Amino acid sequence: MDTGMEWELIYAEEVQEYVSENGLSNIEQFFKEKLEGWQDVEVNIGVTGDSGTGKSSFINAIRELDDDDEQAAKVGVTETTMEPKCYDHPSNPKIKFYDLPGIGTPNFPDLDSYCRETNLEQYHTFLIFTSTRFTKNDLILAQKIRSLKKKFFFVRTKIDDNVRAERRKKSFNERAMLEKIRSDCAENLSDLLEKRQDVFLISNHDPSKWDFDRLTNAILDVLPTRQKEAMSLTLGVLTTLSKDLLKRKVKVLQGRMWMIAGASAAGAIVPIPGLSIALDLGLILNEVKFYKSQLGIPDEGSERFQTLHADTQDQIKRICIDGVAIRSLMSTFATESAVEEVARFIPFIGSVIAGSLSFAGTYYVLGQCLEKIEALAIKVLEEAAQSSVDDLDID
Ligand SMILES: Nc1nc2c(ncn2[C@@H]2O[C@H](COP(=O)(O)OP(=O)(O)O)[C@@H](O)[C@H]2O)c(=O)[nH]1
Ligand SMILES: [Mg+2]
Repeated sequence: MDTGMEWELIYAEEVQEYVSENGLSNIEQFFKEKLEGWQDVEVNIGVTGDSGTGKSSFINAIRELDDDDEQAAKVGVTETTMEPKCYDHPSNPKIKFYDLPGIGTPNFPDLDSYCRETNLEQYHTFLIFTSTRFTKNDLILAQKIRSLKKKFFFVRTKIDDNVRAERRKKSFNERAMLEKIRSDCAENLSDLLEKRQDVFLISNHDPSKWDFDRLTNAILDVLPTRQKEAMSLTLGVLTTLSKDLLKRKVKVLQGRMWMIAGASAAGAIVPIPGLSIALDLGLILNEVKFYKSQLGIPDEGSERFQTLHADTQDQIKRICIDGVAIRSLMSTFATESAVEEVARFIPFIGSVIAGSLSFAGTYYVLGQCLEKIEALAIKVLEEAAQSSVDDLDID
């Protein structure tokens, strides 16, 4: 499991290198660039499987789009062009999902032509789709991907259909049915499957159920660190945030705190009125805004905001939005222990910055804000989940 502390280290070496070459000059700018860096990181995910297995639907669901949105992949059409097609995430064009044709289609009669034409090497990971049984070509492809030392996932779609059909029986038992589908897949895949859990049973029409979320987590887990950071900050910002993803985001955000503290301590500091320690208020408020959007706190006045309980709305309104709120958070700042807590950053950027009160104060206040926003975000999620259950009750 990642911790915020591990995330702190992902840029540490570069920061250290910068300081040893340039000293502290322009370090503020350097930090700011690193903080934005995730937006330049490309992630390529290949989605393959026979026509009709739900590839396009998945590519829409993971991008939080409805099938009839303008940027959505066309659903329910048998592709005739059969070229790999690329779909960007609407909130980050560098995160790309590739709709790959199957082996055995006219343009790619065999594995060799398939590898050449789809440029198999460029993908960070692959998802192999079926809505029934995996085909011989699926297995051949999986073997090839494994030989390239890349990870792949087997995905069985349309689980909602199976559940709906099974529910008609008197002996309806969802868990047993899912286990049966899992065993059938395991048998079908034999030694290509390391663990039974490596098959993901999903519905593209209901991503909040079954293994969709587990699949998202599994994809994140196999990505290299930078790609993992970029994708963690990209997914779940439009409509569908899960609790797991929320926790992941918090860890990544915790990992950024020291770089903001560094920029705040090094930069032209705008003092907060009434506070004896100078902090860069603009920088802090900007990051807090980022926390809110990352963790799914709806904007005041938005449709989602209106559906929340009055006291949750109230809490959102009061969240760390100005200097007054920041100053009040700083009232619990205990200088000595805070400086001690951030002493671990001294080896990266030296004591002039990491040993300063501005650094410790910024780090402290961001931690406080993140903690509060996380708690509120969980509440927002739970309320949303509850209201969708209530909606079902009405049906
Ligand atoms: N019930 C159900 N239908 C699905 C699911 N995924 C896709 N479909 C439907 O299956 C058909 C083919 O889906 P599509 O995404 O176009 O498959 P593709 O050819 O692999 O891209 C469409 O009618 C989809 O609406 C799913 O998880 N559950
Ligand atoms: Mg398609």
